[in-house]
Amino acid sequence: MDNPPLIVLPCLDEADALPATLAALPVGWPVLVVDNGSTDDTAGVARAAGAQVVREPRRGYGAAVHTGLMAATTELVAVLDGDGSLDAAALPAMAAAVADGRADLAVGRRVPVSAGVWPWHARAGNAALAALLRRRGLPVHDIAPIRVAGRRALVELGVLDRAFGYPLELLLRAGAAGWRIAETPVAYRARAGGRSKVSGSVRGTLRATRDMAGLLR
Ligand SMILES: Nc1nc2c(ncn2[C@@H]2O[C@H](COP(=O)(O)OP(=O)(O)OP(=O)(O)O)[C@@H](O)[C@H]2O)c(=O)[nH]1
Ligand SMILES: [Mg+2]
Repeated sequence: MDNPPLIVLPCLDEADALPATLAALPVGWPVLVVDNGSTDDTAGVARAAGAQVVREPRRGYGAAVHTGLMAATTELVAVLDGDGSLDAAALPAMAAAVADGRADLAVGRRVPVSAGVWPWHARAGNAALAALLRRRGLPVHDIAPIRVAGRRALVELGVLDRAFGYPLELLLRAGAAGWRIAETPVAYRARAGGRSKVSGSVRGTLRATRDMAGLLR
């Protein structure tokens, strides 16, 4: 597409997963890896594959995404994980929905490619949060793990969370601002490499769910 979105990849120690993640992105789209204080060679691997890299030493998914958004100069911005778990083939249709004015925010809904890629505790916590969002009128079945929107609009939305509450706060603010949200299925597979940090453990899931539940009080 003309004027493709900048793809922002928040990355904490994703050196093992990045080659596959980057290879699966739409060809010709600009890519920005936000290195969130990695102790592995995330930045070197990203640069070697042709991605631009910025560093954000303050830990947290939201801190990394925010830094990527601030560095962006494109009309549209796409955000997804740097672990290769989300199918980037969904991005062109998502970006087109926003570029054509059919949606203000295009989000993906994870569809696991096989049992086991999405542990029961993570899936249950996610389903509960999505149900709360639908009660508030948001047409979603996931918490926007992959998304595309206008850069300026995202900046003006002013999401404050710098941890794992970021996507949920974004959805809440978008809903309150009357944004039209389009959700599409996105294949969800095991991370391409490296170690699971959140959903791979009950402890990680509880931490993420706590970050998010605070926003819904
Ligand atoms: N856990 C964690 N991830 C971060 C942080 N900053 C950026 N990230 C990136 O945010 C994305 C989502 O994190 P993941 O660890 O994949 O979270 P998840 O998908 O719930 O869990 P697993 O894939 O099972 O580890 C990945 O690309 C991470 O590298 C951070 O401070 N903590
Ligand atoms: Mg992951």
